[in-house]
Amino acid sequence: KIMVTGALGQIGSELTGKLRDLYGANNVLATDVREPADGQDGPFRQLDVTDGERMQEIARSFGADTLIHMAALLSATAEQKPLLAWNLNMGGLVNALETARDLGLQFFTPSSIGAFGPTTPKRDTPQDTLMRPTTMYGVNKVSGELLCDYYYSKFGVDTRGVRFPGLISYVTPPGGGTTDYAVDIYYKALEEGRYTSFIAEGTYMDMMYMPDALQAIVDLMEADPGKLKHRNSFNVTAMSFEPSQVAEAIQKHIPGFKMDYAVDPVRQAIADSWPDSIDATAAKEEWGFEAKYDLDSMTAEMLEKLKVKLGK
Ligand code: VAH
Repeated sequence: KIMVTGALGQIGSELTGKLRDLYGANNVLATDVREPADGQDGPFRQLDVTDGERMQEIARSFGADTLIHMAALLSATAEQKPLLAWNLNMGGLVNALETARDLGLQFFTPSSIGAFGPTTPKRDTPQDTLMRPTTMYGVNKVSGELLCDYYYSKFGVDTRGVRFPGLISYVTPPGGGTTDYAVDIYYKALEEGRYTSFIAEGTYMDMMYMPDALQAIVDLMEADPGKLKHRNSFNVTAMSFEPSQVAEAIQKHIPGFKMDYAVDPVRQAIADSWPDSIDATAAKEEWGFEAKYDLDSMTAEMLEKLKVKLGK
């Protein structure tokens, strides 16, 4: 029985649906600080992850055996409100790890390519390398990785995690991320036929289509623990692109689509501190990670699904 925090977030909302399809709706408890706007197709409890006692009470009364901790502030928001980000991202994580330790739960929380910094090798970034991020979000993610490994080695908690690249989906728009331009562009392409990117042309970042990200979580959590040489957290990626390449992919479907740039210095500085493309060999070797979507297949599906969603 799985408890999810941040279940109404960009990843959490789709992850909860996938887990309910796989394991049964009543075996997946969604929690979030906000109340769901529309009906939930399974159990829901309101939870602010900075309230450790309530988290533990909810996990215990649900009879959870697995905790998937998704609640966090993303990179751009964290850079605007660094102390709030530290308190929520790290306070929430400690509460989640303590809950997992006390109740003997299997544990997942994501890290990010944001855990790397400007002194990290930018191309084919290794699984094990120098990590000195210069953003609060990155500090949270590196600290989180170390804390999750600590709970594994010190208390035997079965913690597992992946470093997600930018995630792209048509279901729940992201909030406060640096890679969000790669989601916004699809919406604007259909709504306005044009997009003004806040990330500069030529800025490469790793990206992945949401279905591949959700499958990666399931595959890692179901992996044979004896095969895992790493725990927190595995590099995973599907593609690396810069804004003009997304525009080209969209123009294959919408020939008149126009792109221009109005760079946001805050998010550009964050993006510039991150790798261009990371190496996911360890995830492939230790638990069979694979991404099915590339830029063209993702673009085709994003536009097709958004046309329906936007009534275009
Ligand atoms: C962000 N989408 O932009 C998240 C993610 C790698 C990017 O961490 O903050």
